[in-house]
Amino acid sequence: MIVGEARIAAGLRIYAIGDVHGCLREFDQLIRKIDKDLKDNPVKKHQLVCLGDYVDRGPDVKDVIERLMKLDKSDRDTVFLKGNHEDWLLGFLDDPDVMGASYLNWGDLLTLNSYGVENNPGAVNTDLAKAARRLIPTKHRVFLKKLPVYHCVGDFCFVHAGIRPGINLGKQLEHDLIWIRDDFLQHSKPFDRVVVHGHTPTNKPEVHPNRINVDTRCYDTGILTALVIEERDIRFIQTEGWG
Ligand SMILES: [Mn+2]
Repeated sequence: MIVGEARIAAGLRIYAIGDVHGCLREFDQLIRKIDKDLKDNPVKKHQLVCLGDYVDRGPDVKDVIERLMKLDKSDRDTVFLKGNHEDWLLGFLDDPDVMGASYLNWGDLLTLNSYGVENNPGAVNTDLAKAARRLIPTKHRVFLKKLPVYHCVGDFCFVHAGIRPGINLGKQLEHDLIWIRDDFLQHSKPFDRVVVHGHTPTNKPEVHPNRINVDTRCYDTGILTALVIEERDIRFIQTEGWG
């Protein structure tokens, strides 16, 4: 299936949001823009799909998770997928010795800081993980742990990183769905469904025949992107950014 031919049922609109990475202001701004879009162009049903990576890199991780949980409990139809950074954080909390070095290099401690974990000079990974386990509410951990790794609607499949070519969706490894890069990105033939993903930052949303990438590096640019799908049509809504 390719972009232009892939479709979802009439009367439904999907907003698929890229990597948020702790950028609460941009997330709220994008939701406001989506609500304005719904007011200006009413539609029978809509669904918000967030493509994962809510934590790390940006400043307001705790508040972003609170926001997602609130949306999850609201009347809105929402789907929150798991990203590799959620996987990393959960792995770090479970086993700081195994995950610690790589997680703390990439997470920049911002996630832990947003929960009140302090950067004590000399603190080792196990100390940080112990403090994090105490300060990160259990309901946040449970919420992150339970996130699904893919979601399909019509001819589209939503997933954080991508899919491994040649393998049925039901047989994909979770690790591939949230971590894969080159083997997926360099595959130019059509998949069963058009894949909508984040994970690999790009300056502008990328539309390829077989996949659409909406990770516009929000933590670096302030530009958070939502892909809007309605029947066969696609368009984008973005925050203004800091440039
Ligand atoms: Mn990411």
